[in-house]
Amino acid sequence: MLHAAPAETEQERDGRMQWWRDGKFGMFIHYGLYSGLAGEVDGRKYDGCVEWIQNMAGLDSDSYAAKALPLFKPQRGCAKAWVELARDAGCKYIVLTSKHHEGFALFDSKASEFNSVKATGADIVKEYAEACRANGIKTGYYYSLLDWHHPDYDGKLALSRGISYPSGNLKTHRFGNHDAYKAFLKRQIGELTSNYGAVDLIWWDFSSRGFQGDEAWGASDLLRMVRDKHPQVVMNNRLYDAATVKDHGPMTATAREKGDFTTPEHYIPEKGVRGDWEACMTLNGTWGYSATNNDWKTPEVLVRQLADTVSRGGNFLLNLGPKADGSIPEESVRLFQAIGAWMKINQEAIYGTTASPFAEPFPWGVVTGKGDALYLIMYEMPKDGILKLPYAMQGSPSAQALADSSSVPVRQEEGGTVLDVSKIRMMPCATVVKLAGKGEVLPMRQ
Ligand code: FHN
Repeated sequence: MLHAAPAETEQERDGRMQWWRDGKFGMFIHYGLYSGLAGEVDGRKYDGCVEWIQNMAGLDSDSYAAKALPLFKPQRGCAKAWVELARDAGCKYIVLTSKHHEGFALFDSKASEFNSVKATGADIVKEYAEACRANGIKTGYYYSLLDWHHPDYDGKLALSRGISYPSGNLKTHRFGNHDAYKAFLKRQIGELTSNYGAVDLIWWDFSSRGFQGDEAWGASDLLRMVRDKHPQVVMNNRLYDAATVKDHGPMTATAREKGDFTTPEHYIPEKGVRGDWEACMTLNGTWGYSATNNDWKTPEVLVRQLADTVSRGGNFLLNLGPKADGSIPEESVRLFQAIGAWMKINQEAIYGTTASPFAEPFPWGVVTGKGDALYLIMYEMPKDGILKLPYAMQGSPSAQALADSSSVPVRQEEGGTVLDVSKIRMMPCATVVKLAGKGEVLPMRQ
């Protein structure tokens, strides 16, 4: 099997990955024809991840397009608003669905006329890429390897190998040949990665154990082509099969030739994942916009998911699902702005940090590290306001609350370092104390 590991030294790889490892927090954006249907087709409402509504409703692609296209009305400036919300939330990169499984591209494509420019005149990717550059945010693209609309995509074969396919197409599709589809993939990805300037990140989606890599997608060729155009690009692991959700089994580190990072979805692995990894999460249980889903998480839950992820050594990619016109649901604005308010005060405990040096979690919260400092991210006040760390520190360590720079008494005891946090003001979502000084982790007492 051909593989395309980048020809780079460990040091060169570290240099290429550095912005991504330091950035920690990204925004995922799921926008497509499904955004107009918003979880409902022919009066029937669907739950769950409604960017899959074509599959849920079993629609063939022509019927799906006939229902969805009239509802899809992107307003000029919508992508700029998404990017500005990401900026204000403290996101250092964004991953936009340039094309999801429905096969509708948000960019000008000669490879397929099924795209937003042809349908509405709007080149969403162009506006998005310009806004990312204008705001100093790294530009990422999600690209669906599945394409339920393309006549050469062998949906029957994919279905037989564990990748769902809309039942309506099984009745109507005139299946072409999958080799032609792989040539199409290379051509369209070539358009996306040539015509819109810098590409910092590609988020491939998705493979199965039975349908992956070169056989399914011409993976080595795609990896090589994108890297030739953008040598510094960071790419995920989903050109190949990998556990992504909890019940897929344990997450393993991604082999170099299969991508740069592992992608747990809808959950944060308890012990993190070896190597580079990123947990992707929704705000309310669906990636694509749903008009009826109001299961919004709270700012506290989301800030703590971010902190949990980073303290375990991962990146956190949080989703935004714009409406049919590209506008942002007000609950999404509120949640991202709340995270931004927390990040404004506590960002040094997130950006550029490393995972907690402690093997076990603490009842009061989580820890991140940076140089000779630890960041104690408290979700609750420890018993009696005394926070104990199995951490032997040298010299005269100091501690202060990030929110108001108030000093926190810290002393050394035989079992490690003790902080009296009883007087600090507990903040909404999580309260951070910076503990500065060299230290060494002590074995946890049984
Ligand atoms: O099927 C997609 C799904 O719609 C969504 O895009 C997620 C985001 O990670 N990826 C796939 C499911 O793993």
